[in-house]
Amino acid sequence: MSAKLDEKLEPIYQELLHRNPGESEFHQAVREVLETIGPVLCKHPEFADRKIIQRICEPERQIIFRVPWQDDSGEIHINRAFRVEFNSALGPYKGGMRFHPSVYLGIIKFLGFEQIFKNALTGLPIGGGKGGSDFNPKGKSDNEIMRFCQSLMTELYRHIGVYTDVPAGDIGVGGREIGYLFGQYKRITNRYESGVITGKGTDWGGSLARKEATGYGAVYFTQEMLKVRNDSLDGKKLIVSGSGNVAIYAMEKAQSQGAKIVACSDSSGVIYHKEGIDLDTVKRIKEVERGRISDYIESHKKAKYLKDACIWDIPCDIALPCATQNELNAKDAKKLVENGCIAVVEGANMPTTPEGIKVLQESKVAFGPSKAANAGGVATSALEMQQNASRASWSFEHTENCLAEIMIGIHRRCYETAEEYGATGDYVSGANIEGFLRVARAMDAMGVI
Ligand code: NDP
Ligand code: 2IT
Repeated sequence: MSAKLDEKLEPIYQELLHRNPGESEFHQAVREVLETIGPVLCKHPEFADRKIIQRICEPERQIIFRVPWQDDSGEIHINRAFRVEFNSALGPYKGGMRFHPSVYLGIIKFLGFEQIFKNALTGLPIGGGKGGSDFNPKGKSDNEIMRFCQSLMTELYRHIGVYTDVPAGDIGVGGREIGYLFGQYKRITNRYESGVITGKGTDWGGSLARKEATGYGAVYFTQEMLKVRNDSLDGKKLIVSGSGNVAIYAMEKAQSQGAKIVACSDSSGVIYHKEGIDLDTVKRIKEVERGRISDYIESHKKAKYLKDACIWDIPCDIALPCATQNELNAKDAKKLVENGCIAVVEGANMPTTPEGIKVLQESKVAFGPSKAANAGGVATSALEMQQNASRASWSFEHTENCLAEIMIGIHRRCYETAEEYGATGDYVSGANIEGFLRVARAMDAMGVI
């Protein structure tokens, strides 16, 4: 990895590697924050004296549990699930649940760690947490998904609560899974505590615009970044990796702002549609049929399906990685630069490798890091909690306006903080420093806990 750490931070990082072996994604997420907060410790030596950094890097609580379930043929399967309650200085632990076979403790810890700072950036009262399971939802029936969710919640329910820990969705967890999870929570506790989970159906306590919020928010953030450069999305050619929740609604908002999306993907391949991706087709395939993106070419003869291709090889003005971590490396970044890309904005969590970020920043490509750019999802989850607490349901328009305002505010604070610390235009530093300061101040005020 790249930059040298401040001399106070290097031993902290070495100790973290030693205490958390084999968790490379967690190491990567921590290192990125440590590389940027050196200047904060010069201004605030009290944070180092009181070991705020060591405390932030150690989760408050980590829960690992067995999830046994039966498939439709009666065979029993055993999965492992996690909930990492990372930091509650600013509010109850808040963060999604990921169902994907690649999930292990290191992935959940990286996501939980990032979530602390992301949630702080929203300015809303939410701490950081994350959970998930190595369960693979692909090819499972609705009944299998339901039994798995019920079994998982039969253990998780005792750890969560409106004032304790509030899960939501992430990869492999959308409206269907949230329904099954909430149903089982309600059944076990005999309490209709809407605010215990977010991303609920809009006719039973969910917030309008939550489904759209992460993708829309990432596009609002992109627009703010472009404004700084006296530019806009109008007429721009975009590529968006993934074709899940975040990708779909990033594409929808970008199209509404005059951008043309020429490519999207899933883990098997890429759709290249020079005339522009037809979003209704993507939504039907992904949200209704739960199919593969390769099905797209059946409806669009001019589009091409490129199996196992790299989406970043396709020329574009702006790239939005919206699939998964470390999906855009230095080689990909060089290709984007070569093809004239002016901005990369992260809808997914940590999709760009440290080496990839370095290439983009050195080439003066505007780079929007995930902590800031994809905070619209969790921010709208916090708005869902607000609605649940007051037993209110806001209109789509009102909720979207709140989201837009929050994203504009996050952009402004990241920009100004970077400027204040001598790193104008460096949103990675801006987001990390601003997020860290908010959490550190709260932790410091609460004493040694
Ligand atoms: P979905 O499950 O809806 O979609 C995920 C998409 O990414 C699918 O197209 C999937 O393809 C692809 N993908 C997932 N894993 C991999 C992989 N290992 N390699 C290649 N492609 C992969 O998830 P979301 O859209 O909700 O999440 C996408 C990203 O956004 C994640 O990083 C998540 O943490 C982040 N995020 C999500 C938020 C939310 O509110 N949902 C909020 C903030 C961030 P395939 O179907 O082939 O697996
Ligand atoms: O990474 C994320 O911010 C999410 N998956 C959303 C978390 C939430 O609680 O809405």
